[in-house]
Amino acid sequence: MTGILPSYQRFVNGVPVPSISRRSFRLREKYLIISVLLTFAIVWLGALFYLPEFKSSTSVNDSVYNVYKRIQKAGPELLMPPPLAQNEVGDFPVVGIVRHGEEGDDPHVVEDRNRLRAKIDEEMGMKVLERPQFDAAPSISSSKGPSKPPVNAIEEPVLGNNAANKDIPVSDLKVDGSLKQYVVPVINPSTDPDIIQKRDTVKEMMRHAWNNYKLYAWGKNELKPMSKRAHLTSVFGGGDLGATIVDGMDTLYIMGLIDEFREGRDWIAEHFHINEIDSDLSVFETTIRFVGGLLSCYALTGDSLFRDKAAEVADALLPAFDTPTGLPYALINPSNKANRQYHWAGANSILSEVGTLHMEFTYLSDVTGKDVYRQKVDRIREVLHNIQKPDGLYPNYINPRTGQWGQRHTSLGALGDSFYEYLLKAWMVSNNEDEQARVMFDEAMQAALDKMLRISPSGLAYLAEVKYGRIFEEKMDHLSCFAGGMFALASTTLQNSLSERYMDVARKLTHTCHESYDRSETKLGPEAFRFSGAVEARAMKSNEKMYLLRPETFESYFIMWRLTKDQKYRDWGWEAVQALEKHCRVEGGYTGLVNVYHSAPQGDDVQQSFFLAETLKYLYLLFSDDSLLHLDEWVFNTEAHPFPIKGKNPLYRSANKLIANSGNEDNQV
Ligand code: DMJ
Repeated sequence: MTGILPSYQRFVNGVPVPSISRRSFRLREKYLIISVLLTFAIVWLGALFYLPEFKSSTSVNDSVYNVYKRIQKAGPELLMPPPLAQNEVGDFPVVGIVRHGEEGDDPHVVEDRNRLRAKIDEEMGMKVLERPQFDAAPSISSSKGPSKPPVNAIEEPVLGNNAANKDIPVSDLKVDGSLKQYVVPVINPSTDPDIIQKRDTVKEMMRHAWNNYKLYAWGKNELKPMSKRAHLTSVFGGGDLGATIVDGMDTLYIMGLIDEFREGRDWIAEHFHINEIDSDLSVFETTIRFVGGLLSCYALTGDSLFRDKAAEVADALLPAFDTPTGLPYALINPSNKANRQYHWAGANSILSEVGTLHMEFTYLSDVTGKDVYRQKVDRIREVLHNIQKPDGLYPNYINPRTGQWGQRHTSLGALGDSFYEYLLKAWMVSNNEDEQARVMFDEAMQAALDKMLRISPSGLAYLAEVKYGRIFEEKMDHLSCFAGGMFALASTTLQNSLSERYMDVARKLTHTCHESYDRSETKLGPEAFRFSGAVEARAMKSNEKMYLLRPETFESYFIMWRLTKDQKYRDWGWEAVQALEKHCRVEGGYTGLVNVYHSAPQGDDVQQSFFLAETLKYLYLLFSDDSLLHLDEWVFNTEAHPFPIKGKNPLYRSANKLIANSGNEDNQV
């Protein structure tokens, strides 16, 4: 006992009594507590270092720094529980089984990552192949290939503005004058051979993508261009939904590829039956690609098949909106009508998903005369309009059962992006009548720019991610690169106190996105890029280095070209075309890349449907005359499907009657 002082004294009747008999016991206790604490600290630190985010760090110092930054930025999240898992929500009425790591993952990010998995170990060295001559392309079986022309009476749409079309007699525009069916869109009046050659190059790329899909994956959702077979684990699964056909149709039409357009139209007429699909479909993805694609085709051609199929798809999605708030669940199985949420979002729906249905559902109501679709999205709008926005920002997660926000994470990239885009575009496509949408857009952008717009040490503007009102990550997603175009449209369509700032931001963000392309070996941009110390506009983690054939940067080039006529946007677009040809083109189509910083990158073996719907469309339009889908008459949905502006564009094709009830044709008002 000598040398060991009592660590504290006990008092008996106010008199201090050294407690000899307790001394050794307390010491053991101390050792025990210290070892428990030590064990806990080791496990905790170990877990942090082994989180995937930290694994990719290049050194221990990086990891320590990242841990420090992460703790510093986590803020209130450290003290708050994550969103409830689905099975913890009590009476949460979602039906269905949560399958971790399958198609329930974030459609923008995780599913794309899954696409890479299968090919990640394959040989590098993808060859740049000569362009095959598809004039002699092998055709598919006659039952699936071109057949009779459509029987529906087609009006004679001309896509450009009236003034530009005057010089081109309609008879010259027809593919088959005797049938008077589909009309080839306005021929580009440009006489500049350089521009014509660039536009024709993009058109040939579309042929290559389409013909290979036709050859190896016809009727399936997407193509694996390296293995030359169907891609069965896409966002739409393995069912025969023909996502590439439906998504790519209007691009074919706009390019004047009318034979291919007819093939697609015939497949849709004979084989597209969404109610037979027995797997979970994303309400958002199905709306923007299928409803959007079909409605564009209806506007362009007047062929009622497209309108009716669009309504069939939307009807299959309607049960997902049966929630206490009207905010839809994320996923629905069209055959058994079961709904569920993404497992990673707990009970929540995603802002960019519930907020990116408005254009399609409103237009569908107008062309069918059925009000039910508009009612669904008007209800969503009211929830988002009335809810309190923390710091004026819209968090990415919202619970459709309670109408409350989930995590306070705000982004103009994945999970947030097109919600903002659709506020602006709902106003534009309504011919400025939907004023509520424009006010919500301007308010949201004011808060977003104040909190999220950052300038790097070398002067690059970027949109950082925010959590609980503070910068969370100095990172910008490729998905956010649509914002250049969005801000430019916002600037030119309404002169208000924000207009100048919008255009300034538009130029700067488009420049930054181009930098992210220019700073890679392939001249194609990464999935996400960071600003950290000396690193600017470059990906740092391996899963950020992919290029998935995404369109957002080219979308901004296209809008910026149309609105500013600054030659650099066409130059940047041409750089991209050359890079796509060099690195993404393979004999069997176009593939995404695993790492844009390799000079001979490995392919991911997926030809995304949005490559045909968006990437090639925006590049083609970049080298076309303004009269082709004039921005005064058309607004592009988030999947680049053009919608006519109400009251301005004669191709709007409103139904004459309004049917108030869902699908009840007898109840006409
Ligand atoms: C497209 O499906 C749409 O543009 C969507 O809004 C987000 N991302 C993909 C393409 O990257």
